[in-house]
Amino acid sequence: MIDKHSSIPIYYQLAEQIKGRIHRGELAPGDVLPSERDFAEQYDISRMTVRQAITSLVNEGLLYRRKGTGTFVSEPKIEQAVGGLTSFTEDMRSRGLEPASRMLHFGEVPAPGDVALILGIAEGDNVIEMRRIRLADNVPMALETTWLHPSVVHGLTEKEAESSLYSYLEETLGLIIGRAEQALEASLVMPEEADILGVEKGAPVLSIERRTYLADDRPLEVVRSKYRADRYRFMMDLQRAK
Ligand code: 16G
Repeated sequence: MIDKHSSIPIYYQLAEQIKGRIHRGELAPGDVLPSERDFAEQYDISRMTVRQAITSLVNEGLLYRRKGTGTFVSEPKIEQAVGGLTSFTEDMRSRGLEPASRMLHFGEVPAPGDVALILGIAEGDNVIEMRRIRLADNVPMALETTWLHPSVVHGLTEKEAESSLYSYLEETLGLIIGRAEQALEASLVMPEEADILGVEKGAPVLSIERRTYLADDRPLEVVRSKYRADRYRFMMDLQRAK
């Protein structure tokens, strides 16, 4: 199964073997991986090489280590297409997952300076701020803070915001959401956010900022979200410019 005379490094060959077992379903999400010693004996290779193979798969996100207990197969990541201006609720439903939110904060606050600038209001004027844990099939996926232009979102209550903000805006208020600018960057989870998201302290997250405008160009929301990097993968469809 492993060709020691090949120019392909042995650790890489082993990593490919383990990937094959995962893709064929012989190793399922949550399964514990056999020990380094088991692999070393089975393939007659050194434990160092086994460790290198496992580390490469941990770095790819296919496996994760739990201190003191072992190495496990990760849940497959949610593949999120970047391009459509969709809501979290729509994104999860289109995958057959049940969306939910847990509201950590909802209310009016003085607008932070940078948010005020984007929303086109004076610094310190009130905005609606909400902080939601976004869940899919009851698993936390993202932590999201939203600032909304107060004169645009009449009558929004905590209960409605806990289900879908976009459907309230479109279906109840009849607003037309037009476009958004969105930035995506890598960061590490803050200590107080790790428990909420169910990840280890210092785990990687994907930080997204979205600035959304109505079809008539009025600013609607500024949203800062942190998505679990172990559960999310963003996909883009690219066309070469002619
Ligand atoms: C997504 C949007 C967020 C929007 C929310 C509405 C990103 C990065 N952010 O989470 O800007 O406010 O959907 O979701 O995609 P809802 O309608 O389910 O409340």
